[in-house]
Amino acid sequence: MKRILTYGTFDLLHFGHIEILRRAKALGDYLIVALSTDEFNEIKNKKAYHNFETRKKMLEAIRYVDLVIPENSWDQKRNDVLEYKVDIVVMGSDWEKNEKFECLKDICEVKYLSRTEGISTTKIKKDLKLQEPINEINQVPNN
Ligand code: C2G
Repeated sequence: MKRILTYGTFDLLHFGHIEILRRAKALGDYLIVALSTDEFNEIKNKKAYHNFETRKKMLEAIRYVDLVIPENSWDQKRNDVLEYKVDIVVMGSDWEKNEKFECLKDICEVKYLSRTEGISTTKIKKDLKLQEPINEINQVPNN
């Protein structure tokens, strides 16, 4: 049973996210997604449109995803790999050779998959010309 782990914010879920999840799952049997919490997104300087609970539920609805865990900090990865007995950590190529992942190579494989061109959360926001944040609708309550 080959166990795969990937990390991300996965905001405004789009085809690029689906593609990396599909391809990551194809490398093994069980895919764990460590999803950035709202607090960690602040550290990453990312303002997600959907809150953690909503982003988590959207990921859990994807056939390729077997488990969603919270990503609270940059330095939890080593523990995640050991705790969940991960064989391969998979990230998009924008993370290629990043020390945050390269440093895991002594305890698991690390694979970078090419990003899906032409789509990103930032591009969606720009294309929709979202100048002002609008009231969050259909949000899962934080409690
Ligand atoms: N991605 C992709 N193609 C795109 C957009 C994103 O393959 N067109 C991939 C990214 O490379 C990443 C994953 O989808 O592997 C999630 O993207 P983000 O939510 O933007 O992730 P990021 O903010 O880079 O968070 O500790 C690591 C961070 O949590 C990664």
